[in-house]
Amino acid sequence: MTQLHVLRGDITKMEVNAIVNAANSSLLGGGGVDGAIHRAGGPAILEACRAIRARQGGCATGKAVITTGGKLPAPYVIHTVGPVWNGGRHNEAALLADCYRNSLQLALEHGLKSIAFPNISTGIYGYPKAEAAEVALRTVRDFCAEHPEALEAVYFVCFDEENWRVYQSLACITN
Ligand code: AR6
Repeated sequence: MTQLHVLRGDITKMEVNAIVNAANSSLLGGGGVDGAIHRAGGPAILEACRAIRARQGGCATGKAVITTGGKLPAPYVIHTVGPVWNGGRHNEAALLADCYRNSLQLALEHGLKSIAFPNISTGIYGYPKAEAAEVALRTVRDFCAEHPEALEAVYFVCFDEENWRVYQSLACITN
């Protein structure tokens, strides 16, 4: 059984096997959590991202790739590209679910036991926070039910006040 945890803080400080980055398809870094992860992890992460770009030309929305965590406490970073919110009728929910599922699948394939997610797409990409949290919680729960031996712990790390409130209320209701 996988334990799901909701907490508030900075994902770059998490001592887990992998933290997830809300990246963009260039994999070359950006603002928000992406900027924080590259700053804290150092140049080894960007170097690994460049190698992936050279091989496969970036990362499509909904897909995920894995790199070293560089100087981070977490040995791995899983980079996934969330959808840009565009009103909700452009496949945003399915693409956001893909981000969580494909990240968990990569963790499983690498034998990882703990993973921490930020609130993907809910910053610069503008996804409404309550809707995004529902997708995140449902997708992670479903994946863990299908793969009960895969992961020991999944953390939802909320950075901003609004996400923290949303996750606390949703986690209570649906636990
Ligand atoms: N730890 C945890 N969560 C954080 C941190 C942190 N240190 N910093 C911010 N957040 P965003 P997106 C939260 O904008 O919406 C980048 O430029 C933040 O409160 O980082 O998926 C990429 O390169 C929010 O809830 O990612 C892309 O171009 C959440 O992280 C684009 O932004 C996601 O906000 C991706 O946009």
